[in-house]
Amino acid sequence: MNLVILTGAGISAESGLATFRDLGGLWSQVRLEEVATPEAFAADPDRVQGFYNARRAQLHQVAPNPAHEALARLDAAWDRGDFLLVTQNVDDLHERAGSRRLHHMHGELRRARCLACGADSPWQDDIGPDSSCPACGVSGRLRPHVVWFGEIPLGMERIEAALEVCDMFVSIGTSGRVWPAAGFAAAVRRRARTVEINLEASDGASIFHETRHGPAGRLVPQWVEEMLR
Ligand code: BV8
Repeated sequence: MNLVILTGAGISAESGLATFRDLGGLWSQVRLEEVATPEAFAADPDRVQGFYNARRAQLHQVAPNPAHEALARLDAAWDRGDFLLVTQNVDDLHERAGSRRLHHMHGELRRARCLACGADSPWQDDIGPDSSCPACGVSGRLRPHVVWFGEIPLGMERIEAALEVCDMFVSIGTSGRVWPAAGFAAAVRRRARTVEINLEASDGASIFHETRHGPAGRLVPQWVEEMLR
């Protein structure tokens, strides 16, 4: 059985990372148009760098939770077909939990992309106006390696190929409001079993064959336990 799992900000909530649209979420503190678009970066690069520098710095204070750890166990043990974990998240909690067959469709906080040479490289600290690219050495041309609104998500061919053959699609901790990720369940539901695991019904809940509502830290380990029985 070929598995595709999609995660969103909700899976990292119990690790202490703010989601976007819950009460007190990131988009209640700052408008996405001001910090998460190419236009925002062109208009005020320092503001945008500051928004991502703060979120990157926060990664030093958080750790994977039981939901991340359960998905890493599933990744390591799943040999009954293909397995791909697609995350919308830019945190590194899935990697730190041990996930291997993982794809960040919206990029990663801990990588910087060079506007001079196009390379993206690991990056742990603040990106500033004089930060230099590890690949080409040019300074002052680095941006977060994150997909902003209006930009094309990374690795769509890889995602589409996995969705094409998947038998089960499980969506965890996402409100189903951001495209194209929000369209994955509808795209596969005629030929794959679709499951939503989320704190509450997402916008697309009615599309799923099965929904389980509650905290990911409790429901994901339970679901993984069932899958590995
Ligand atoms: C694109 C990185 C073209 C940055 C992010 C129709 C079709 C195509 C595009 C569009 C369209 N309509 C509009 C668009 C444009 C746009 C879009 O979707 N806009 C929205 C606002 C309407 N999309 C784009 O621009 C995308 N690009 O479309 O290019 C294209 C398309 C296809 C093929 C080729 C080209 C690019 C979007 C990427 C933007 N970048 N992230 C950053 O992180 O700063 S999006 C960002 O917000 C996240 O990555 C994530 O994707 C999204 C937030 O969503 P969630 O993860 O779901 O988080 P949210 O807070 O919303 O929900 C949390 C959920 O968790 C809740 O349901 C809650 O109940 C639950 N929860 C909370 N606690 C828990 C929990 N669940 C379990 N346990 C808990 N403890």
